[in-house]
Order: sequence, then structure tokens, then C-alpha cells
Amino acid sequence: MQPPHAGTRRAPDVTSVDVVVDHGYRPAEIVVPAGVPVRIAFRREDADPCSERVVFSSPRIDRRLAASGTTIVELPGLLQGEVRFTCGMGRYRGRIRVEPAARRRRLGRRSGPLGSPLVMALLAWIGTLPFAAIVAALAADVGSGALATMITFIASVVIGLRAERRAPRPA
Ligand SMILES: [Cu+2]
Repeated sequence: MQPPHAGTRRAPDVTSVDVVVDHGYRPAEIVVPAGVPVRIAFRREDADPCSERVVFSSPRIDRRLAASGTTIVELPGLLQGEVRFTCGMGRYRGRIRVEPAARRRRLGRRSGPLGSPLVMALLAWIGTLPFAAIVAALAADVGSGALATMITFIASVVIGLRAERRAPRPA
């Protein structure tokens, strides 16, 4: 199953994670996007019987881990929520936190280099300051320069706030 924007966004078609098994799982918590297959490479570093197998809660997967080297466990795209994995008797514990894929996309869109429309409008206003200084110099009157500065400031805040209200917002 392909996520809807796979072509344009270069969304990964699998999430790969390395987990070291050494008297527990390292890392013990994995965060993955929902709906994307997960490929976990378990690397055993202890000879404890607890390291011999790993059992996933959902889907129910029970896998023997190679005594040395890496064992790959492939999981299908997961539903939002949590999947636990443990050793055979539940002493080693790990979990996969499955986050909604859509939230990641929205976060990516919101963290642009310039931020919100209001910030951009204020930056544009700072750009007008030299012109206010020229107006003041030409009029030989500091008062009219200050007035021009105030008017453009209010205008940029109003424009920025209106643009911000119109900007697409996560539901
Ligand atoms: Cu165990």
C-alpha cells in the first residue's frame, strides 16, 4: 500500500530501525509513522536466554533471534497506537509508538524558514523603515517620518493577521 503523496514527497516505503539486544532492547522505544512497513534489525549482544526470541503483540509475530549477527523482522504498515515486543517470557520489553502519518506532513509544512505570514509581514515592514527615514529627511520633519512608520507598521500587522487567518490550518 502506497501513501497518497509517495511520488511527490519521496515518502519512505519502509522505516528501518536497528535494535541492540543486550539485557534488554536498545532503544526500547521506537517511533514510526502509521501505514509504513517497519523493518527492525535485531542485533544480539548477549547470550542470555531472554535474547533468543522476540514476540510482537500485534500483529502476533514470534521470531527466533540468531545467536550472533543480525535478525531482520519485517512488520506490515501499522495502525496508529502501540505495538509491544518482548522476549519469550516478557522480561525484555520494548514498544513501537505508531504516530499518524498525516501529523508529520503537517509539521513539515508549518516549519518553513520564515514561519507565519505575520512574521513575514513584519519582516517586510522592517524593509520599509529606510523609506520612512527618507520621507522624514525630505520633509525635514521627524514627526511625518514617525507617522509613516506607524502607518506601515499597522498595515503590516493587519495584512499579516489576515493572511494568517486565511492560511491552511491543521484540523
Ligand atoms: Cu525472557
